[in-house]
Parts: sequence; C-alpha cells; structure tokens
Amino acid sequence: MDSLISSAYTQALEVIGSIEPRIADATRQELADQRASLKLIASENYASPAVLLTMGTWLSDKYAEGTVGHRFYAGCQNVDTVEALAAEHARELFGAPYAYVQPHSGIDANLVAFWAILANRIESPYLQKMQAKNVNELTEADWETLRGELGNQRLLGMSLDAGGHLTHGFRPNISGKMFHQQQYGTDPETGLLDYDVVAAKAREFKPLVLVAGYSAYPRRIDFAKMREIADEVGAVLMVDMAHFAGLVAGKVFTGNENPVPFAHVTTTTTHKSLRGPRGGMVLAQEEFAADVDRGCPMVLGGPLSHVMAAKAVAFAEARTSQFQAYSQQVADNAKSLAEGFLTRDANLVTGGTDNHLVLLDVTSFGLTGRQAESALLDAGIVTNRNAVPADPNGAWYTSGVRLGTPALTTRGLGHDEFDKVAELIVEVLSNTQPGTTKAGGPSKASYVLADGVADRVKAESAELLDKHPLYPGLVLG
Ligand code: DSN
Repeated sequence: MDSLISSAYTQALEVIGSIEPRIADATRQELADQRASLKLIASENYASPAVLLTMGTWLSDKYAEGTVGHRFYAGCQNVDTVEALAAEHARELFGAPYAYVQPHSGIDANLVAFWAILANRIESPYLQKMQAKNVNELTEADWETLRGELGNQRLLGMSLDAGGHLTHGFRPNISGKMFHQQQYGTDPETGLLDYDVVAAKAREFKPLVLVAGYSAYPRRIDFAKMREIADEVGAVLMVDMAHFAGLVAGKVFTGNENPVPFAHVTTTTTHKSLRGPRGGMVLAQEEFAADVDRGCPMVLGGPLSHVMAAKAVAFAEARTSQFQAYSQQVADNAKSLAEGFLTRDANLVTGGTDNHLVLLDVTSFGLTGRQAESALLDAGIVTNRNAVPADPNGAWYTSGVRLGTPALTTRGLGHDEFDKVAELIVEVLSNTQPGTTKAGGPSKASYVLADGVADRVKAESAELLDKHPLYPGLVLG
C-alpha cells in the first residue's frame, strides 16, 4: 500500500508540475514543513491518504445543487450515491436521525442551521408562502415585514473570549448582526461555564436560539443541562461540536457530554478531531430535516461532491475501534500536556483540560499571545494565539496560546512525549523577551528569542518527530 500511495502522489505531482511547477513545489514543501514541525493547532489534524486521495478526482467536476434524488442538474446519479452514503455513515456514527453533508465549512454549516431554525420556528404567513414557493404572491411590503421578522430574532451564545466561536453571536460576525444577540461567558474566578448564569440570562433574554459549543474552551459541556435551559425558555438548542466531533464519534464524550441526542440541531466541521476532509455537516432531529435540506441552493453554493465522498471515507474510518483508541489518546495526551505545563508553573485557563485542547495564558512570561506564537514558530512549534477570558490585549494580540493534541496524536505521540512538548514550549517562552516598537516603546508584536534556543528546541523536536513520521511510507520520488 505504501508504494502505491508514494507512486500515486509522485505521479500526481509530476502531472501538476508539468502545468504549474510552483504549485507542485509548494505542495511538496508543505509536506516537508508539516513533517518537520510540532503541529499543535487545536483545529487541525492529518487526514488519512485514503481521505486525501478521495478528494482528488473528477467528482469535483459535477454540479449537484439540491439534495439526493432532487437535483437542479441532470446526471447526478453518482453524486447521489456518494451523498447518500456519506449521510448514512454520519447518521450511524453519531446516532443522529438526520445528516446533511453538503456544507463546505463549519461556518457554512452554522448558516444552514440558523436558516433552518428560523424557517422552522418563525410563525410567519410570509415565510410559509415562501416555503410553499408562492413567492410571487408576496408584495414588497410583505418582504419588508419578513425581513424585519427574520432579522430580529434572538440568539444567546458563548462569547468569543470565553472560548465561543465567531458565529455564536460575536457582534462583528454575520451571526451578531442578523440576530439580536447576547452572550454568556465563563466564571471570572474558575474560567468554567456556569450553567446557572446561562439559565438566568436565557430566562431574561428568551432567545429563539441557544448556542452551545466552543473553539477554545478546554472543558466538556453537560448538554442535558443546556437542553433543560433551552426547553425552559422555549429556545432551540443548537450545538456546534466542530472541535470535539472526533471525541463524540470516538465515544470519549458519552452520556450528557454527547450533544447529538440533546440538541435540536448539531453542526460540525469534518477536519478537526474527526480527521476527515476540510468541510462541514449538520445533524438534526427529524423536525428540522426538511428545513436543513434546503441548505443548497438557498444558503450554500453547489456541494463539493469529491469532498462529500471523502467525508464518507472518513466516517467509515471513524467507526473503527482504532479511531476510538485514537480519540481516547487525544484526550489523555491533552491531560499530559496540561500537567506538563502545570508542573512547570505555567498558567492554564480553567487550570487544566478534559478535552483535546489547553489554553495557555502567557501573561506570566511577560508576553502577548502574538509574541508567544511567533517565537514558538521560530522554534518549529506551530500554534495559534488566542484570547483568554476578558483579555486585556484583545482578539488580535491576545494573551493566550491555544494548543491541541489531535494532530500529534495522529502521528503517534503519547504521554511522555506530550510532557516533553510542554517542556519545549516553556523553554521557548522563558527565553523570549518582548521587543520594542520602532519608536522605542513597548511592542505587543515584536519579540527577542535568545540565541540558540530555536535550534536547540528544533533538534529536540526532531527526535520526537523522527520517532513518529508523518505519512510513514510516503516517499515522493
Ligand atoms: N478556525 C477554527 C478554529 O481554529 O477553531 C474555527 O473557525
């Protein structure tokens, strides 16, 4: 198999290089760079060669707006097979009554979910006419009323600096503009979600949509409690599990920690801890299925058939016992990483983790997140800066660095190696000083990394990485 994969990619890059060599070169270089760095971006992973190869085919050439068996283009029989299979695998994997595998990204999935919730829950004669396709009966005044009704619905979601996502009602995002929004945060002392505070806000605000889920919260959520809150105030519970879908599929998050049985609508990406192709998906209870199904072409452009095919392959991989073991290791490794920081006196938001990520507060190193991210990159450690709750440095410079274990766990790193990763990170940050601006004042961006540290850390990382090669057996000729 290794030689087949090596020869497939070698030949593919030759074909690509014969047309645009710079693209072939960048693709080769990306593999080399990924192989040589410690990738700790919590939202990234390494998809299997089977998933990657599935994306590089002529399925990409087909337009297939609509849904299975109900397309706006002729000749979609094979795309129907692909989409139906991906949806079937997704339903089985997550125990969901309905799955929509067309969204191109997590943000697209959330937009489809928002539209489906509005269409399903707003009791508007105008909307009913629109759904019944009698749109020509609507006057300009009707449209005006409809826009007012749709545009003023209420959404309550977790704030960005507490770990929520942009699409959970962040003001500058479309979700914070199309909805009348309010946000819940985390406890200022513990950094933890306080369900009583969420419930109190929900009672007062009475949202149509209660959004749960996160991009940078290092803890699990009790979705039964969130559903209770939603039910009490008559809200729809929408869960964005983009970050932890792999932990749900891998049965690490079960019972109240699995959102799928509790949420009316669950959205996700497919490329993070789930380790599939870059893309999105919506899972829903039956009552929302017809509205979600209208995602394309009412919200989305034509589905990417080659990516839906790769989703089917990834879901087939995710139902194996190997994937379950992998997911458990992702969570175990995050604990090792967190312990590695705590034993070296570094500060973590919430004091630790019980999912796949840790949020390191770099204030105690005298750095901004931006300085820390850049210094770590110099040493071959790829992370992303991230706001911490009530961050004094805002969302651009930040005071934190977010670190996740899904990618390096795919490479095979384990407990002791993640402790070593924490040691290397602390070594870099302890040897980094904030720089100055051109005018000589304090800078939030520039930094000075002590001589020799980057090379020393790179050499130590190389020892870890060489033991766990990325795509072992893949040799480009
Ligand atoms: N870009 C994703 C992440 O890094 O969490 C969220 O959009």
